[in-house]
Amino acid sequence: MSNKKKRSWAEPYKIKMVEPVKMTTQEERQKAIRDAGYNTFLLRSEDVYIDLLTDSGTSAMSDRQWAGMMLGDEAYAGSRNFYHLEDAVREYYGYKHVVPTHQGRAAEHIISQLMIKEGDFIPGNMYFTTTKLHQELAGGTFVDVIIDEAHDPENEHPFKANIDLNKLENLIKEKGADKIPYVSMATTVNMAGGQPISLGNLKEVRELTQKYDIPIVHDMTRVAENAYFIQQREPGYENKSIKEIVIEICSLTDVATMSSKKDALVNIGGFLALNDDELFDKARNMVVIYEGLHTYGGMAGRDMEALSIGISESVDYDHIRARVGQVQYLGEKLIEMGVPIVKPIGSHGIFLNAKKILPHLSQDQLPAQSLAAALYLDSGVRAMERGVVSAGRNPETGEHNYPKLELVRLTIPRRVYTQAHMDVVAESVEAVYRNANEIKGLKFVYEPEYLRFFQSRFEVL
Ligand code: P61
Repeated sequence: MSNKKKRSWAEPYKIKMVEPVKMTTQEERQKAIRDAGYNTFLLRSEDVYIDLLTDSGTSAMSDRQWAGMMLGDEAYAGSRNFYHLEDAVREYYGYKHVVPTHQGRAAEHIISQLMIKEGDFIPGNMYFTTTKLHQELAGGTFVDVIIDEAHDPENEHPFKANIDLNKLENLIKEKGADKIPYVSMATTVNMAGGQPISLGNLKEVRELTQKYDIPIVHDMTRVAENAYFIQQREPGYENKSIKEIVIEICSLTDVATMSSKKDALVNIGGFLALNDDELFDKARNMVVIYEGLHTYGGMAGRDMEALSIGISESVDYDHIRARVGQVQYLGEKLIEMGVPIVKPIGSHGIFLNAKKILPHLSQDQLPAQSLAAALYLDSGVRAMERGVVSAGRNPETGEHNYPKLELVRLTIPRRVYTQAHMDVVAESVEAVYRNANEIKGLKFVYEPEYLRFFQSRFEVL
């Protein structure tokens, strides 16, 4: 056994500019959360102390990215920055074509409309809210084919985003390959707790789908984080770089949708990437209807420049180790405190197991929504519901979907908060957990038709 002392790691950057955050009183928070209808999406960010609502568009850009913003070529057509983006997508992801969009869901919209026909089925490794909605709006039905372990918060499977090959093949045989326009495969799976898929599994999925001539559409929003877990956990990949692993993942897929607001370290942007020339022509034509010309698609030239640089920074080992390391730090603290969270700890956030923390509330009493509101009230930490409210209703029956996972997500923006912030968050979660039996449930008082979790309002039961 080595008697070497374990050494600490630290963030591979220093802080050059700061943004003050506001501290609030308990009374102010009480009023703010009531005014927000107990929905953390409806709080004003000014009333939030530590904002863990999302890691989407909330990252801190580097000095190189800010310098890139000054090199924006804001030409309507053929901006220099678009060609830099195209080069970055080819170099770091290996896809042949890129269609820029304003963010991820716009790419999902285009690909769903182009590939899905009425009555189709789209298998995927767990649903994501916007992805599934666009599949439904195009006439398709999403079918979850993730391994069962993904639905169990306690199960420590290292690759909980893996696809169950039996579930997938059974669906293909039952519905017929012509009813399955593609397999929807995400790296990492957000709703399962930021869990990765293994390259071993992806290769098997590729083999199976090639047998039936079914393409794979890759939601690559957090592909670098997934690659880091592969490097750390999958035998044979320990000596490969994050860049090499990312390229290998992408090479096993045909199309990719990207929300660059996560992995790629920008505040806005996305794209659709693909290899097929004919499909590219169609996508490039469609983007001009909904987004903008095919050489900007909803982004300013400066945004495309910051994105090209962000893509290169996202696969840097020191960056990704510190990013995932900070999430692990918070998760390990909470595990030590005995707080039930989804295991293994994921890459972009900690997911509190609200079903277990609030056993006195039924799923109809919206435990995760109630827990997120209680956490805000305690300390001004803003989190997000990822349970029955997020799962929405079955479009045919109109009934709530009841997901097995009823979670509150504490999402960590990249390069934004310090270890001290993580300590404050952990202490607040612990305090709320200790008094959880006092938390009351909530009921809907307003519910919009689409993606209801963003705008619904609630009252205390
Ligand atoms: C998030 F509450 N994610 O995690 P867009 N795929 C994946 C995502 O994580 C994702 C998109 C596609 C967000 C923002 C958000 O239910 C919600 O750029 C794996 O946001 O359009 C976005 O990319 C869509 C929050 C989205 C939500 C939907 O916080």
